[in-house]
Amino acid sequence: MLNILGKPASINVRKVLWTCAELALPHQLEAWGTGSLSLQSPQFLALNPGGLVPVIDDDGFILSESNSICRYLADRHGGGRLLPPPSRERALVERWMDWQATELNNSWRYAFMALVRHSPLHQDASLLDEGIAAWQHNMGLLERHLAGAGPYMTGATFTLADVVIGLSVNRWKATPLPHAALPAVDAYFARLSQRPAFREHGNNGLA
Ligand SMILES: N[C@@H](CCC(=O)N[C@@H](CS)C(=O)NCC(=O)O)C(=O)O
Repeated sequence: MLNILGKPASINVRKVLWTCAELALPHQLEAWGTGSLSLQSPQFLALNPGGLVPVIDDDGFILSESNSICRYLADRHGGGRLLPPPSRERALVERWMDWQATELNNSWRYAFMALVRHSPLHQDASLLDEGIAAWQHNMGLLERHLAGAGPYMTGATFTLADVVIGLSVNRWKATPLPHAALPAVDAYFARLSQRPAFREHGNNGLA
């Protein structure tokens, strides 16, 4: 049985849960990072020395990093769904997954920590302005991409690029900041929200 270790509220854990739901993949969830299941315990650090979720245990195969886990699950169980076999089409899916994990993730961190987590370490007004501007810049790139493409990130087919970008758009919309008008992003978000798995793990009230 596939075992997913991680808090169900974590955006990176939700990528894995959404992927499992799209693939109708049986799994169980151990809510590491909540209650007594500490990410700093020796038991957890033996699985991921970085002390971060998600981690999976797939019949003894241990893997961390949410995007790597999603790729692994789609390759093993998707039969071409969510992630094409090696090809230019796949390269474009992975391009957006990498952009999400590097450029987009880095741009939202300060504003998210300040405005949603209310972190005392993230309350510098000018750094917050810079953070919001960086996040808005990347959302503008996404808007221009979706306005010229679609209906999904890499064209006609829903893929893992939509799982990782969809959760990112959800975070953007759920964070209380002045939102620029992004009609193509809004239409994309509404399209994704028609999927039961996104309503359960993405557009579910959590940022
Ligand atoms: N690059 C990692 C990042 C994982 C990550 O940042 N996980 C967060 C939750 S979203 C975490 O475990 N934070 C530690 C904590 O909550 O104590 C991935 O994509 O899996």
